[in-house]
Amino acid sequence: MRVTVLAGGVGGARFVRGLRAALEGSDAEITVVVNTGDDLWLSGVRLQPDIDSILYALAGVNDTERGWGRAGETERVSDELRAWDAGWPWFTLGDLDLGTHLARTGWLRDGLTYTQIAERLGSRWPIGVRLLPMTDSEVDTQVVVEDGTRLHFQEWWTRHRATVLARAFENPGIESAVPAPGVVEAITGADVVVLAPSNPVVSIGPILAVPGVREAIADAARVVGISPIIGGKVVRGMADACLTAIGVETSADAVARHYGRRADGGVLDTWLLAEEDADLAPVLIDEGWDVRVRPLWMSDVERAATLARAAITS
Ligand code: GDP
Ligand code: FO1
Ligand code: CA
Repeated sequence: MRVTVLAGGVGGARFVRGLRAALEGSDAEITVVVNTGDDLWLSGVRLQPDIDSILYALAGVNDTERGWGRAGETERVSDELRAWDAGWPWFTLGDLDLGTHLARTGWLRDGLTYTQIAERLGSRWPIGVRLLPMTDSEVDTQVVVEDGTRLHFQEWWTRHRATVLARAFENPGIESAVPAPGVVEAITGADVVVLAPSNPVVSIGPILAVPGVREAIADAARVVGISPIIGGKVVRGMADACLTAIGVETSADAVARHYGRRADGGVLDTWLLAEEDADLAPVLIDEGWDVRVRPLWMSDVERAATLARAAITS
């Protein structure tokens, strides 16, 4: 069986860990197409937060409490950067994490593509999945805020904690970007494509905005999406601020309609809804949706594996 997952960082990582557990011992192939809109240059190094979140989680070296970066991290270099007034004082580059960024930036200087770099990063640990960036182009997400200024997504998210009212999310240059090698084939060749319960706007949104990805999804065998909203709330993070900015209500049915049914030119065949949102199912079914009500909490690997099984067999 071939499964391709479109994913952002932490929500994506939790799901993929469950999927890997669900398929353990089989000859299934898992490909994860990862959002690179969160990427940035800082103090001369290239960061790829969503790629790294998935990599670290699958390798079991992630900081589970903080939700980003490496476990057992120290911040000696970051303290020095602050003393130099270099970088962003509100953004921490952990020492172990910096090792990843230095390796990546060195490989970029050597002429490797982001796809080749993801393959190298993924070969250090037996992560059991193929990691693909959505594109090899740098198309960082920018946030247009109320007064019209533009901020890098990380400044809006990390410095302002998404409290500055956003008007739009843009990925300059994405119109001329192409999917990374293997992305289209992974989508069209999969038995099932899963939209992870990731941030619909700034994690899944940029992947779908890469020209060619929606067309590949139109040709996919089957596409299943999982709601990142449970009981009308985001499970963690500030995805509600992103949804509000684009005029989508923070509810599992509104997110489903935002993605749309493939039959109507959208991207989904089936939508997995939380038990807490079961009351939304009848209206969606009336509208022609194939909706399944399932436990959507991924609080441990076992629950995430159960969810993954539900996604790939539905
Ligand atoms: P980020 O890039 O680190 O922000 O992570 P993602 O975009 O991959 O995922 C963020 C989303 O994951 C949030 O909007 C959460 O609502 C969702 N999420 C986190 N944990 C769970 C969970 O246990 N179940 C579900 N259904 N969604 C979750
Ligand atoms: N999030 C924070 O809240 N504060 C930080 O200082 C921070 C540093 C950081 C460094 C590397 C990295 O890969 C991620 C980092 N994050 C940090 C998380 C990140 O900003 C966001 O949560 C994601 O990009 C949203 O998916
Ligand atoms: Ca992200």
